[in-house]
Amino acid sequence: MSEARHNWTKQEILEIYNTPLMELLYDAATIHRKNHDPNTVQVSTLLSIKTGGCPEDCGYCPQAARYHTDIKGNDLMTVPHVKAQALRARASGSSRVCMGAAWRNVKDGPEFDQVLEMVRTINKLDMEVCCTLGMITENQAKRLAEAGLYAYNHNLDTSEDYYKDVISTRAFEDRLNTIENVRKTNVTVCSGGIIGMGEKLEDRAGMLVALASLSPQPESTPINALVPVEGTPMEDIEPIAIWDMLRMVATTRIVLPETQVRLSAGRTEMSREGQAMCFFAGANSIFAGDKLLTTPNPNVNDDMEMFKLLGLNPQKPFTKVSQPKTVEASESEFQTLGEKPKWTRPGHKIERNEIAKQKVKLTD
Ligand code: SAM
Ligand code: DTB
Ligand code: SF4
Repeated sequence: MSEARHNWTKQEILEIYNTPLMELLYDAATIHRKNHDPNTVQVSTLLSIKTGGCPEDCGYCPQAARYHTDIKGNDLMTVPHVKAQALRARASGSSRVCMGAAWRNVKDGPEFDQVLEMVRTINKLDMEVCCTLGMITENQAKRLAEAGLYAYNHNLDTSEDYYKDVISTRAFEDRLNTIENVRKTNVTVCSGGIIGMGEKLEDRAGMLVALASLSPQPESTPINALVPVEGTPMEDIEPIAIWDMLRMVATTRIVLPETQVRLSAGRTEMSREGQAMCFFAGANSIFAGDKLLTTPNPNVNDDMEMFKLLGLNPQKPFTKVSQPKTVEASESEFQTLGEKPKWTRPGHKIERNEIAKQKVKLTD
């Protein structure tokens, strides 16, 4: 029986977050050891299968078409390219490949069929496959499940209150709907968020209230520190202190005891000592590889050296949930529905995002 609690209040979570640090670390580490092997850390490799040109206005994101960032966009990757990258990731110790696409939502058609083929291909390499493709319908979730998808990543990103200050092109409710669609299948849920976007501590707690209330709670939760990218509305935000990351990881571990907590964006700013404290406080997963989606990440050899130093072992694939079976496209029981789902367009304006949209960089 799961011991996870789903009725945490914001106040209770804030009290945990603000506990004197030594006590917070001890409490989180105790819960961590009850539920996980403290010397095992899961390693995921990110692959940006479709970069840039996204129609959304997420204030943190370098891939939103409306901002003026320096990223190099590309079309959807081919299946052989993805396979080659997955093999490289497996050889360097990753058990999971997470494929990200800069899409608002998935559209039925040849591109989605190509993604399904990527999922089949990676599952057959005996690796966990995760996708993060934006909003998906129930039918699309079922088709991904049938292809052998292990996890779907869809972050709540922040509290419901602060969401309106970060994104205006979709609503918090839309995120919950997609997570619900994934839950109708055997695909595991990966959902977390970003800290350091100018939110209050109440918002960090509010996001954890929402994640903890999901039943079951997400199987994995990425905690990202904002990577401020030039040209985005959040380019000038100061990086958070390690203490914020540490408190957030420890609090996440306490309210999501069984979840895999992933140290995600922002690790290039963290020392080994800082990361070691996060592992002690309950982080048990990382994104490995030189690049996240578009921004830098620590070198995989340096990460493996850190693992050795700390006595950590990369987790084997399918330790938590068994390997899904892949159904070939020709034997699929699902049809392309070509649905046009009505996702929300809240239509409010966020001044910071509007300003970033207007700011075209002067080139010489
Ligand atoms: N388009 C899909 C979506 O939004 O769900 C999938 C890709 S999107 C880039 C995946 C996640 O990356 C976001 O939900 C956000 O948590 C994270 N992310 C994007 N830009 C970031 C940044 N500058 N710093 C930290 N995390 C970021
Ligand atoms: C998640 O929570 N973080 C990852 C993954 N899920 C898709 C993405 C981080 C992206 C950081 C900015 C970039 O590299 O573009
Ligand atoms: Fe698009 Fe996802 Fe970036 Fe938002 S976070 S702009 S939806 S790629």
